[in-house]
Amino acid sequence: MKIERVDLLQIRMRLKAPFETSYARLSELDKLILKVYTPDGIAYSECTAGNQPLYSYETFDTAKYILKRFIIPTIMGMELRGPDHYWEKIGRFRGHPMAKAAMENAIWTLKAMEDGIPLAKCLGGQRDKILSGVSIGIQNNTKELIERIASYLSQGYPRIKIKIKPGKDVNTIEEVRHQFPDITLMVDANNAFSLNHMETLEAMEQFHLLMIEQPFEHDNMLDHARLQATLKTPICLDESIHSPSAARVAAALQACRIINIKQGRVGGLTQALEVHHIAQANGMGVWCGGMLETGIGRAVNVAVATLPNFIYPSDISASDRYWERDLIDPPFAINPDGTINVPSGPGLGVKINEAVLDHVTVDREIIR
Ligand code: OSB
Ligand code: MG
Repeated sequence: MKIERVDLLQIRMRLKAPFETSYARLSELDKLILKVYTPDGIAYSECTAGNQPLYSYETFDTAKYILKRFIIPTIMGMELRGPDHYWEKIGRFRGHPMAKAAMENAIWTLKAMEDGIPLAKCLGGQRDKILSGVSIGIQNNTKELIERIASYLSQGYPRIKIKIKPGKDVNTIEEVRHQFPDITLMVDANNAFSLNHMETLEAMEQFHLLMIEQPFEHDNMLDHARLQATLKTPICLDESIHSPSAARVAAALQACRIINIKQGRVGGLTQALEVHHIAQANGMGVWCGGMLETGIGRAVNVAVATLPNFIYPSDISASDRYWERDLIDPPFAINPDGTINVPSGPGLGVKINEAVLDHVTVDREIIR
């Protein structure tokens, strides 16, 4: 595959409803979409970096800079053999996993297109459906949260994740659990707690949560290990697992029992596969996290979640959970059994609607 042109599209999309975590309330998202041209076809990819350096230090514009200044010039016009060759060329650049992943996703997609197979097959995935789940942001009050949960349950979502933060923690979980005694429920703290909150975290044990996601700071592996040693509830790490090496440290310290895999956060699909294998070898199950992707990034997440060690429902919801109008046709939908179908066509297997993409594009740079 020979990359001859890359369009860097900055798009702006409004969520159907604001999404609030312990660190931000998001309503309008800027994203970087890559359109990668080769003589044999075009691949689209979505960068998972956000507007501000909150979830990670990267933003859509730092990613754009790293792509423009370093990654694209290194590989432009080269006869690339595939993802391994890409890493040979750009692996020496430090950091910026989401920027690297954005181009790497396109290269994996081009490889799948060349082979005439779905990306899921190309990655070694085996399923034709993946188990969905929904992540619900912090609401104004518990009544509204309960209404939202009821609505998602009625749509078929088999696992509910709620965001928590200090002050909206045990009481909220207690009310939700009281209302829905039997649902598969988990919480995500996005780094908002510390060892000073041990009592609060221990009080969560009684609600038979599927897991507690990322209670402590992203770089605090040690205290996660201390917490996991005292809790029966599994800890799941998200922000802390920024590389395969971090996954090995987490396993060695027993800092978690479950890993949330986001390919962008770990630097792309090759490294996501590595994290998947490390987790499996250490008896840890995984699931696929989300970054409020459009259909382009969602198609990649769906492909990743077809791998065998994805044993928990993923934060991969239907398009209409996020957007009035997704960038793809048809949008992703949830089946009555709580699953999402894996596209069967070559590459991403979804059709990008150019008119919709054009409509949401606020800035475009063409690199040849
Ligand atoms: O922590 O998993 C997270 C969204 C943006 C940033 C971080 C997170 C999330 C989600 C939403 O929880 C998952 C999704 O539905 O895309
Ligand atoms: Mg998370």
